[in-house]
Amino acid sequence: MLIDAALLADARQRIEAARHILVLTGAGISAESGVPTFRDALTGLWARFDPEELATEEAFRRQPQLVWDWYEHRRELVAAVQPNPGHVAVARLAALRQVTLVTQNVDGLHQRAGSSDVIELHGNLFANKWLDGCGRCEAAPDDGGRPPRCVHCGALMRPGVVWFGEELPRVARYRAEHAAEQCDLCLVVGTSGMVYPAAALPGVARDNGAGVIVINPQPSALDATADLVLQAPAGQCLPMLLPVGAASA
Ligand code: BV8
Repeated sequence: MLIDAALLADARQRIEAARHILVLTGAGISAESGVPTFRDALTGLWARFDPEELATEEAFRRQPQLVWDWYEHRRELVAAVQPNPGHVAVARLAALRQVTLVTQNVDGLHQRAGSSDVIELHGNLFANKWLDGCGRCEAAPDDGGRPPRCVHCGALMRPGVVWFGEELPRVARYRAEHAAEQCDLCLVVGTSGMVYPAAALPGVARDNGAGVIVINPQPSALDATADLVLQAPAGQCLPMLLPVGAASA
């Protein structure tokens, strides 16, 4: 995909001049790794479900095995893919500028690309926790249950992600909002901007005087907040935004 040279130059200049960059990513940054984005995560077998239906505590209580299997399917898919040049470019940028990386993704690919201190607003696919646990929950080592159950109280193990209707992790949310207030540039990569409160962050950055750059091959709800919209895939575009020499270092 051809990217407008003038827009690229403008974005590069803004990154060069930035003191503190907030990078907010969504499912689109993992698309080039082969991870379906959230709204098309339900391909094939899962096509008949609405993700906003499955990603809820209510759905899990109603059909624990179905929801558990959906997350197991996504874990297997993510475990089998690699970070792409977009994830790597974000990690490299953090070596050149003060970067606060906030992701809505639960796939852990930023960490695997070398980013440290990833603020995961919506939790992580590979973490589990207990639903209504007894406080000392443990699953039998050979518990092949789907989902596993606590041997003491029978509580169900659940994915360690934030479901719709659940509060975001307090510290993660505070750190993300503080970075939005403090940054002087906000890079918004691969998100439809539909899910709150994450989608409010670029507006907070803008209200506090930061520039906003959106990178997305499609129009998004955050384009109106942006000073600059680069309609391009993240894996292709992000490496081109790094200060010369950094992309290959
Ligand atoms: C909460 C984990 C409050 C699970 C997810 C206002 C304020 C507060 C809340 C709300 C509000 N309005 C509505 C709400 C409720 C709700 C919400 O936002 N609903 C939406 C649908 C309207 N929010 C919540 O429930 C949040 N909780 O606020 O609690 C509260 C208060 C009191 C008491 C209790 C609670 C919790 C939201 C978290 C939900 N969990 N994930 C799981 O993954 O299974 S969100 C889920 O969707 C994903 O994590 C993802 O982050 C998120 C958003 O999707 P995107 O990342 O944007 O992905 P999407 O597919 O939409 O778009 C991908 C984009 O990539 C596209 O634009 C595409 O063009 C682009 N793309 C494609 N290829 C590329 C690309 N871009 C670049 N390069 C490419 N190659």
